[in-house]
Amino acid sequence: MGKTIAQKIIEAHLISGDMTPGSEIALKIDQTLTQDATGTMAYLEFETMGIPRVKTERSVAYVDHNTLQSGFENADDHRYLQTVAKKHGVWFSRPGNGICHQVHLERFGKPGKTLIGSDSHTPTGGGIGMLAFGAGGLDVAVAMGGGAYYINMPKMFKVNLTGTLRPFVTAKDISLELLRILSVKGGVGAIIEWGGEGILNLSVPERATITNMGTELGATTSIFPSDEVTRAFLAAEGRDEDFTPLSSDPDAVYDRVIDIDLSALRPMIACPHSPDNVVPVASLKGTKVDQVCIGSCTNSSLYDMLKVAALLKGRTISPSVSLSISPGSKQVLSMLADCGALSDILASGARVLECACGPCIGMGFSPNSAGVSLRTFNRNFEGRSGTRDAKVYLVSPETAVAAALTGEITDPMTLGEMPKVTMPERFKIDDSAVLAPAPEEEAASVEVLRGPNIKEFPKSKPFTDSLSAQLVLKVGDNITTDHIMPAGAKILPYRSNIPYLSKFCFEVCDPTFPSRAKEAGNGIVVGGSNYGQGSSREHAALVPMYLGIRCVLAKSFARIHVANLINAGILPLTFSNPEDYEKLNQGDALRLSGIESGMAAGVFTLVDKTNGAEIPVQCSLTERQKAILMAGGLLNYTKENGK
Ligand code: MIC
Ligand code: SF4
Repeated sequence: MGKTIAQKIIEAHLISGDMTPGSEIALKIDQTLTQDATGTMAYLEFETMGIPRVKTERSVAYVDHNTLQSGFENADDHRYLQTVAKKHGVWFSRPGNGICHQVHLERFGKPGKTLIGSDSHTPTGGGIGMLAFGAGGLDVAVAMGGGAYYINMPKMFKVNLTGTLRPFVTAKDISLELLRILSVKGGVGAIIEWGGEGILNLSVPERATITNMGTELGATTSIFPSDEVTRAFLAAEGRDEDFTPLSSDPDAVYDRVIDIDLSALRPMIACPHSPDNVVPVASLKGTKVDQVCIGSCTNSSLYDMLKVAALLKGRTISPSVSLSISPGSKQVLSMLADCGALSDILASGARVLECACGPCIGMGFSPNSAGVSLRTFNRNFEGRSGTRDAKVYLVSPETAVAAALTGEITDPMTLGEMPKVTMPERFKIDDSAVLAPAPEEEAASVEVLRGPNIKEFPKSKPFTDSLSAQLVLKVGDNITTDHIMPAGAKILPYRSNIPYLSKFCFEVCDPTFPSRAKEAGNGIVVGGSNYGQGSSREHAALVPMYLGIRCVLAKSFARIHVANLINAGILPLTFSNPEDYEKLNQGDALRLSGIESGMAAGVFTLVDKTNGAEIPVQCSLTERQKAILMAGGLLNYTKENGK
């Protein structure tokens, strides 16, 4: 039987396990990346493991999230990251050098390699034919130390593209169309391979827009073949030697095949507050817009920015719109400057922000009260922009410019002719903002600088055989990690200070949660389906653990979050009968007994002592995951097992 691209890469990196969908496999990881908001915790965990030097082929630490230095905290964290990277063999991409996924694609990504990153959009690397996964910081720390990365063997989906995109219809619209078809749960448990003749006209950055947005489908990852388009991109980056061709076998078997005709596609828009709330742009024509933001790891490549500049050239934005533009990397920004496109952008009235995540994670540029913001980003979760009642829509750069010019939602196809954009043959290569690690023989003398913002790592409690706990919070479906542990300019600088962060846990759902959880001592959270979708932030597990949450019972979980719960020593349970969700009420006293035997059998009975209900619940864990939980989390387990 033929193999898919992902199956070939998995086979070449398989350490243990068999490749039957659903069963746990261990993979060798070639490259890792971290960003600063999750990276501080990941390196603190790495240091605890006591391994002097990373064992990967390439590990890179980026600073792109916490670049707003409104106090000492972020600057201290940057110094910590720079010095810890230097000491342990990690390359350091300085603040200002760009967004991790964009820079990694430009300078480090290699077809056929495995990559894990402490950021859920690490699958961006699939645009260059990498098998790239988002993971919790602790999983990345373990991989840096040479340990395997564990996932359940995914199913294989294929999206076949036929036809050609019309002017003003873009890679982003393809992603939004797939979200409309599949929803934010549609990719769960699957790797999505993109193919068909329609991909031949998509450049690597356009492919990366698509694999980036695969995260919003809940997919394990997404991947494109490595072909002549990939070769040309690597050549333009001066990295011809990093090219390897990669394709699936003609008789490869897929669990699901979806066909999209590019010629029939129109500009699409995701409405508040979910990336799958997708309709054609034309259907919202005339909606007044207050703010437009162009950038983020989804749409900040040179090609995106050149199109934006060409559309803005000689025009002025609407006086009622505030437009921000954040180029994805120093390479992109400096090429825009060299060719004059930056002047066209500035002349239009846009505000140019630094090459970083910025508004995407609420790091500045929050919309006005109840403002309508059109963004070329990948997430529009409630409150994420920093303005609680803002309405955020997700669009392509072309649709963003159309709204910035007219002041209302406008189908870009009505703008007239799409100006021709020519891409340079070679990109401008300047790696001066990437610092090499110290040579091994000098590493011991490198001092790691820690600021007062770094607080002790919280300790989880190992399980005993029974657990009495209060149901401290009951929430509904599709709870995101932005609900559990919000980000934004006010909170994000405290990612290495769990006690401080804990004050904001579940703030969007119920601001009384932190004090009630602490008071309860032992707590259980009950959720609906797809609990924990979105970001890879392990803080969404570490902070509840710090507040005494011992178990989360949900209808279903998102992949990275459930791994983070286990790593933090929190027991993830699912309902055997989803309708039992209705029997549980916030405040109820719950009891779980026979934990060890329940874990072994994979089933327990949860007793609601308040109303007498007996609820069958499941935990389908591997032997390794059970051992991690019984040890009180992955850090304890790794220390005990020496790996
Ligand atoms: C995000 O887009 O939500 C983030 C911020 O990049 C996160 C990581 C984080 O919370 O630091 C992600 O996607 O994993
Ligand atoms: Fe940064 Fe936004 Fe991308 Fe997350 S989604 S890595 S915050 S640009």
